[in-house]
Amino acid sequence: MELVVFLPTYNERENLPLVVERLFGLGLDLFILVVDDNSPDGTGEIGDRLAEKHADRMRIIHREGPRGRGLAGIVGLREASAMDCRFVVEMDADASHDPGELPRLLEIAQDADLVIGSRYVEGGTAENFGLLRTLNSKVAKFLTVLFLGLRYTDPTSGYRVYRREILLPLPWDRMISPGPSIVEETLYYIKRNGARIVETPIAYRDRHKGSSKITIGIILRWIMTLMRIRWTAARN
Ligand SMILES: Nc1nc2c(ncn2[C@@H]2O[C@H](COP(=O)(O)OP(=O)(O)OP(=O)(O)O)[C@@H](O)[C@H]2O)c(=O)[nH]1
Ligand SMILES: [Mg+2]
Repeated sequence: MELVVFLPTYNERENLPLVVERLFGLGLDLFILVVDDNSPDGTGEIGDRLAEKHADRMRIIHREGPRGRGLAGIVGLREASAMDCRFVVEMDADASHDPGELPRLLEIAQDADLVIGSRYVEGGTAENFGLLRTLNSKVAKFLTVLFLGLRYTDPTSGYRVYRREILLPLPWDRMISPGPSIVEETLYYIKRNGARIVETPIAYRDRHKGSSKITIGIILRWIMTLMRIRWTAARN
């Protein structure tokens, strides 16, 4: 198939069916891989039902043990890149990333190894980003440049199209991000490997239903991890 779309989920029971149906509605040759961290709200069971309905075109992995966007991301990208496809897509399952933008991202991916959907490149937007979220996002970007030298307009964006081959050499067993810094960690290695990386504008919407998984604890751990990525990578 052409694409494997990886969706990380934690408590997205109302959003997952919407995103899955919108993705299948695009009429692309795609497979959906969901990695759920045993969500207490029953997202896993809803995912099972969707996978039954879309047999052969969708699979859900149920992770046990400690949860984390990064832990799920490592499993998801690794599994997806082991499948027979040309591109691996990563996007949030809360409808913040519009599946409708995927065909355009894919077109750009024809001449790139990684396409990043950016909220901050000319033409990109972020709905409902109040002072706190804007500040959070700006600080995240600043620290990413400071610690990792990743000078992109939106290095923390989780809407991406990867050419499958660029994921294969990544040192998944030695990656250190349990949480959201996984997006910076993968970007760091991919850039180091000399990939062609392109940013393109996206319209980031507020999550459809439910609440953000980002807590103060996750932010603090995120900063600590970010500081260690370059150091760890030097030995990888
Ligand atoms: N499997 C798994 N997925 C997660 C975990 N934490 C977050 N996610 C998923 O990762 C995606 C992004 O998480 P969000 O909580 O929306 O974080 P965000 O988009 O940075 O923050 P908001 O803008 O506030 O929504 C969503 O699809 C979440 O369900 C986790 O611990 N495990
Ligand atoms: Mg979100």
